[in-house]
Amino acid sequence: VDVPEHLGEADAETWRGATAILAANWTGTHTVPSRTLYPHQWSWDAAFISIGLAHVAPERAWRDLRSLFAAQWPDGRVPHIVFDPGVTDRDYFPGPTFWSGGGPTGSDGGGPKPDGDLPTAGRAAAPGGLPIPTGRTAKGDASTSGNRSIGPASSGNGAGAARSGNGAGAARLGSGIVQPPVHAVGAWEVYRRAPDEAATAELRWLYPRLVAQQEYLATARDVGGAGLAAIVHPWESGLDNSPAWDEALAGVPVAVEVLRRYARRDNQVVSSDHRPTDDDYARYLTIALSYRDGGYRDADLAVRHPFLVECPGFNALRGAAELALARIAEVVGADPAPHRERAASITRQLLDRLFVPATGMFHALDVRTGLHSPARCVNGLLPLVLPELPAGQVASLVTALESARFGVGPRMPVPSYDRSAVDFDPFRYWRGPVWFNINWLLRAGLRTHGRDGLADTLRSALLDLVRHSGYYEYFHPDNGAGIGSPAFSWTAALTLDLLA
Ligand code: 2M8
Repeated sequence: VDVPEHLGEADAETWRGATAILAANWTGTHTVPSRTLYPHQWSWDAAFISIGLAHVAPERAWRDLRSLFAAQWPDGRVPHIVFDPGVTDRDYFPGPTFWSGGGPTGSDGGGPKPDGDLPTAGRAAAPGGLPIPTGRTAKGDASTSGNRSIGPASSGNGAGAARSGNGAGAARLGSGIVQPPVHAVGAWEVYRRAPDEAATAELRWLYPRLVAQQEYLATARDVGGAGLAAIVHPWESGLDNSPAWDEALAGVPVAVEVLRRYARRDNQVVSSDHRPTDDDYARYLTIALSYRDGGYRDADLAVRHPFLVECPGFNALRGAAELALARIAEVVGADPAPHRERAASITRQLLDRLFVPATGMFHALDVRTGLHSPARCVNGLLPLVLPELPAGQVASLVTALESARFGVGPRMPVPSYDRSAVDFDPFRYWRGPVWFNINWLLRAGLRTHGRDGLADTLRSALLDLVRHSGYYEYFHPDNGAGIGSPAFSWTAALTLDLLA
């Protein structure tokens, strides 16, 4: 392992530890978030992972992004999970059988049960309802495959997204929902570390695909009609059980029987106190089934889909992606101007629609009711990544970051939820614990706005966490103890970036 010369022995050890985790979680074509809990490829994880791999194995960073985008749909959406055909449905739920339309939505009762004879992802692919990705497929050209594909064939968005193969072997199936689009930021970070010819070729391959991803979000997902993308599932935010979704979720009917028909797996792997509740999980499945059984179409979502929310974090990251695309466009000879304009317009819409002066933060907006979530959650601070955020809003987000609610201190990074809220829960996933990726983004935002002192404090606090506790998935917001997966890829990857 090449360790940067400026690192002392303790930091060198941290560097080697992080590098070893990324190596252990590499499958040969992509990196898994964690071997124990998440055995497939996840969308925004891949972006954060690429930012770390840029320092130790740029070829793996590009390969990871290629693997993900090989599963992009013709309508531009990038699946939030791209399934590994070698992993069974038993190892992660909901897996490919669920997303491709298998399982007991009707009377067939053939879905994943804990002790059934489960199909592998590869076998599930044949009768599945998911479209063949735009990259190379097992059978060849996607457009001639016999799969019952939903929607995308007709949408054939321009951007030339991917008729060609990517050299990554047969394309894998993905889920039908998305995650925050951090990939242009990731690609730019990888490129700028080593801007050679090979990296330029990678950007050329990725650029039209990244554009198609952004176009999908800007059009099909503009359910509210104002230019912000709506998420159709809490999983799309990446902040699964954040209190930001509580009100919108309360309006979703819970089909309790859904949990009797489908068995959770996540809470068998880590303590159920550290994961979403069964009630939440039943609603997650209900919402996913609604979208799936609607053929993953986005037309008329407003009148038929039970969960539609504009998330400030998701949309801020769309804006950041446009700015990264502007830089990438300059390298590949495309016009950067439309990307800058889109970023400016997203910033304006965030201010208009999601900023709540009374709290001085951004809040999620339920498109179905027109109401803001009252919860002060960390996604409400993420618009800090936008360079054009006006000074007044920057100041009020920084005030929130320094307040007792989010309290960046020398010893602790930013928690996922307001510490003073009565339902702040230091263990339960996105309802209190500290997450590395979010803090990495907040630090980047602070630097963007010249708040270097606070950015440095945050960096030190993050590094202290991994030094003391290891490369965990998330951390207890008071004592820093590691929670969830102990060898988590984005924690390791972003540690490398902080140390480099
Ligand atoms: C978590 O989400 C998945 C569903 O996508 C899960 O709970 O099973 C979230 O923390 C998400 O942000 C992350 O991308 C994923 C994999 O690390 O795990």
